[in-house]
Order: sequence, then structure tokens, then C-alpha cells
Amino acid sequence: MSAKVIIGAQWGDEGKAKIIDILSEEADVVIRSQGGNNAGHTVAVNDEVYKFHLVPSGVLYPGTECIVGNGVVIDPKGILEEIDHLHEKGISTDQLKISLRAHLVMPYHKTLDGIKEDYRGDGDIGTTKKGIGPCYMDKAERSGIRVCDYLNGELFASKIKENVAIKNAMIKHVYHQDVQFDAEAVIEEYKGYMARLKPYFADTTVLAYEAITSGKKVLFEGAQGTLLDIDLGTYPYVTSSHPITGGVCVGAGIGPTMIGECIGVMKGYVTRVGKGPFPTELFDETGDMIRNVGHEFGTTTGRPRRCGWFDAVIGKFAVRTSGLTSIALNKIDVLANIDKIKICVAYKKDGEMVKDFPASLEDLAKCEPVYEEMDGWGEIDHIRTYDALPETAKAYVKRVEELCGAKVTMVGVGPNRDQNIYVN
Ligand code: 2SA
Ligand code: MG
Repeated sequence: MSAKVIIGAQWGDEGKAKIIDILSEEADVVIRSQGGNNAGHTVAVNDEVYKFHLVPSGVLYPGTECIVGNGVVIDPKGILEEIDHLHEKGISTDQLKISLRAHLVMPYHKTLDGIKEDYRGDGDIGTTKKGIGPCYMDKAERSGIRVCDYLNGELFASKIKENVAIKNAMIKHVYHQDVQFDAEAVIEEYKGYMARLKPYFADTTVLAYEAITSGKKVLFEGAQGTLLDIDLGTYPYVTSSHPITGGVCVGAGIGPTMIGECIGVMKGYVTRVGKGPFPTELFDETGDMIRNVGHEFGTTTGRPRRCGWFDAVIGKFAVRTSGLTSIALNKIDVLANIDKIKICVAYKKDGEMVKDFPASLEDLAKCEPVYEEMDGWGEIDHIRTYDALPETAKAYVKRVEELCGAKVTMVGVGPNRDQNIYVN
């Protein structure tokens, strides 16, 4: 089977979209299987920048089928805005399919996301406030509204009414806020969105199965990253879905034996948005330099991203928990002109070496990075072959490979398609 999975191997924003975009050229189908419009994927093509949130970035290639799988939570208003925006730029969405089983993000989910964050005070997660957590909560609680519910008008209306009544009560009596929703208005609003989206609806599990078993080239486009996984990430500072490889099976409705390859995308340094411990975080001018040179600001919210040195403990964790067969190491050009580059090879906690990423956040917060120093390199964004990279940059790539335990097959030296270098 030839299905390839591309996942984020850090805290998201590793440059997955660029790798997907490059691999999409040869793909027949690109599938999203988790997350929602909390994701922000930026692709640069011929100096034009495209920002994706729900639509798979494979849509830029005419003829590539793009699937939004059952594990994705869909904000219908958000996806319509994206579709309209693509149409304005002359890009067709005829090849887009949306799972009948996917859950819908409703207006009360977004309101509750904001209210709960305020309620958490200093302990806030730093969510994107797109309603992702509350939507997955309803899914797990079995009160969520799915795409297929729209096809039965009465059921759709009654589910919305029931949910609005419960959420209104919760907002008023639990969180003591004034916002209240009018069920009829929500029904009308959502009927309008869903009518427009209906041509895209499909049983995407059938499409995925048929594509893979008939030998088509299928790519799974991960959103967020390993450390934001609800089970394996830095809980509770995580998103509510499964960005690891395992999430692809559930979120697209395929079996693990149908996946042939899994590429983990990392940056040559680490970033995170939102709160939670981050052992290699930099609070100095090197951190500011990485943020500015690397344009490390959230695609969805514009928030500045926290920046730090490459952390091989995290890299190894991603290789292990997602069964990565290779690594794409992005943005090493951002590290240009730093004299000595640090790479975290382990942590030290209470005087003891820690080699595996800890489960407990309290433990993680106590972890001090153990660094190795490597020689830096100059500007490399003009370089197009691996051989032409400075020896110091090649040594860095090889060290990342050794420490993480998977081959680095691609190195990124800039945002454009031709700035992706294949490693010999
Ligand atoms: P949520 O909204 O419930 O999923 O937030 C929970 C945590 O997950 C983090 N998160 C992200 N981290 C990095 N990138 C994401 N996408 C956007 C981007 C984010 C943005 O590509 O830049 O624009 O700010 C993403 N989505 C969720 C979030 O920060 C919380 O820590
Ligand atoms: Mg992003």
C-alpha cells in the first residue's frame, strides 16, 4: 500500500503544508483526518501566499482530490470562506469532498471555548478559540451534530434545539454570562451554510479505501503536532484531537496496514503557541531573531510563537509514537549566521539524566536541557542541492538524524517549493 502520512513532530507549525504541497504534485488524493480551523497551513507558490485552515492544501493542484475526513471538526462558515477565497484566486474546489460523519463546530462551541479560557484564568490553555475543544467534547459526549444530520431536516433542527437549550443553560447558570443563542436563528444560519456545502458531501471512508486499494497515491495531511496530541502531548496544553499517525486511521476510517510511509516534519528549531512547559525555550535575542527571521507568528491567530533550540528528546518521542519512517527538517536557513547552534540531546532533572519525554508536566517543567554545541553556517537559502550545503549544516542534519532515530530525507532552506532539498 502506498499511502503516505505527513505529521507534525513538534508542537505544530513545522512546515507540514510545504511538504504536503511538494508531495501533492504526485498525489492523487490528499486527506485531512483531524483538527479543524485551528490549523493554519501556509503555502507559498510563485510568490503568492495561500493560507489554509480546513481545506487540504492539495487543492492547489488541479485534479488532486481533497478529502476532509470524519475526524475533522468542521466550521461550515469557516470552510465556506476558504472556498470563496480560493475561487476568487481562480482555484477550483470541484475535487473537494467532506465526510458525512464529520462533526460540526457550532456558534456555541466558539463562545464556550472563550468562556472556558477566561474561566481558567492564569491556567488557560491558550486555545485558538475556534470552538475545537467544546466540539470534540460534544462528540465524545455523544451529543454532537454531524454533517449527515443535515440531510434529515427535522433531526438537524431538533439536535440544534436540544444543544442550544443545554448550552444556554450552561452559559447562564454555570458560567454566569449573558450570551444566549436563539435556536431558530442558528438553524436557519446553518441550513444556509450546509445547503451550499452539500455538493461536497460524501462517504469519504469509501473514497479513501478505494483510492488506496486501487493503487492511487494518497497523502494524509496532519494538522498541529505530536506534542499537541490529546493522549500523548503535553496534557492539558494540547488540542482535542490526535495529530499523531494513529489519528489518521480513526480520522479517515482506514486500517493501519494501509499506511506505507510516515514522514515527520520538524523545524531545525522548536516553536509553540499557547501555554505549557517548553524546555529549550529561548528568552534572549536569539529567540527573538528566530521569531523574526522565521516569521514565527500564528497563521490562525497571529500570536507570536515561543521559540527555542532543537530538542532531540521530542524528536525521538515523535519517531517512536508515530512510527516515523523519515524526517523532513525544515527552516534550517533561519539558523543562518548563528555562531554556535545548540541541540538538546537529553534533559537533566533533579541531577538525573532523562532521555525519554516525560508524561508529567510537573516533571517536564523541572527538566533542564542538556545541550551539545555545533558550528553554525552562513546564508543557505540560495542553495538547491544537499552537496552544496556547508559541511556544518550537513553535520547538523546528520546529528538530528542520529539523535532522533529516523533518516532525514528532506531539508528546507526557505518557504518556496524549490527550497526543499532532497538528502542524498
Ligand atoms: P485548540 O484551539 O483547542 O486546538 O488549542 C489547544 C492548543 O493547541 C494549540 N494549537 C496550535 N498550535 C500551533 N499551531 C496551530 N495552528 C495555528 C497556526 C495556530 C495559530 O498554524 O499557527 O494561528 O495561533 C494550533 N492550533 C492549536 C494551541 O495553541 C493550544 O496550545
Ligand atoms: Mg500552522
